[in-house]
Amino acid sequence: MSNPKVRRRPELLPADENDFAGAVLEGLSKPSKTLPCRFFYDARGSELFEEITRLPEYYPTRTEAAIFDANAAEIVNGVPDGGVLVEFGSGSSLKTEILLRQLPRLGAYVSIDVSDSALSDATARLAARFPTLDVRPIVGDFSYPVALPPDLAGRHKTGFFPGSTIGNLTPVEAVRLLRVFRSVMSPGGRLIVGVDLKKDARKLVLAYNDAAGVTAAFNLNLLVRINREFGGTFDLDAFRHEAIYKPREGRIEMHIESLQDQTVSVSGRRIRFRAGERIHTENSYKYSIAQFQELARSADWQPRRVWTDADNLFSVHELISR
Ligand code: AVJ
Repeated sequence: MSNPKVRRRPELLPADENDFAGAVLEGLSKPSKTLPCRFFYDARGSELFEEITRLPEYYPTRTEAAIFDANAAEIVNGVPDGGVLVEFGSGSSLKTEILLRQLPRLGAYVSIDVSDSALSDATARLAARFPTLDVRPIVGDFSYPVALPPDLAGRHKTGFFPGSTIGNLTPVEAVRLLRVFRSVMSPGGRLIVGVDLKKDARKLVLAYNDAAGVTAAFNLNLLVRINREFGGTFDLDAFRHEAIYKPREGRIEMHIESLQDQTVSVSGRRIRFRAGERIHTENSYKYSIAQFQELARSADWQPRRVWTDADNLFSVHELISR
């Protein structure tokens, strides 16, 4: 039963199934085949991602949470009483609780996510844990400028974008998104962003190709979705998951590789695959602290404090709107 508090902004939502159908046929008809990573997150995909965050090889989620645990008081001390915390892609809002516990006099928490069900569940949980907190969930796509509730206009705003989701975007797209956030936060906003750091390539590849094969299942789940939703004839055993690190671009690339010459039917369209041919599904860019600060400046944000873990695996950045 969806939560009546959740405000829907259908005009801000990416088209639904048609969007997926269109992206699948368009992506698989390209010379270099692609499938957008935003379609990973159906119910099974979201479950698999939660499982990934608990894997020994996948360090980002627990490392970022530890950085928040260790520095929460400092991170929140820029939030004035009555201020507003705005989270982009809030999902479960689990990490957010670490900050909310330090913000007893927060004016409001605006959670933005495309998933109605994730927002409803999180809103109900937060209402129980923080009975006095004014939670304002908005169903919408944060890559568009989301209009905040008018009664919060003029309040000081702190944006929150954890998880290194910014890594899924190319640097040019990341600058565009940071500009969108700036327009939502201004005047004079502040932004807290989680950014995965560059490191030894072996550690990176293992984080995206774990021994238990959970990330492989997460990636190949895209083919399961296509079979279920568009009558696809993908034989999962004839494809395999792959994660490679491209040092020059500074990114992990995930691909699905065809193990043989084969033809697959999708929505009645025949798609040919050569043995060794790949479908690109996700980029995860990694930055040095200086590189990310440079990127933030080019989006007219002023880098301020940075928090990292002792092993410099992950970073949390504070950006101030000029
Ligand atoms: C949720 C996008 C941050 O890129 O590290 C995890 C998704 N992909 N394992 C990431 C993901 C493969 C994750 N983000």
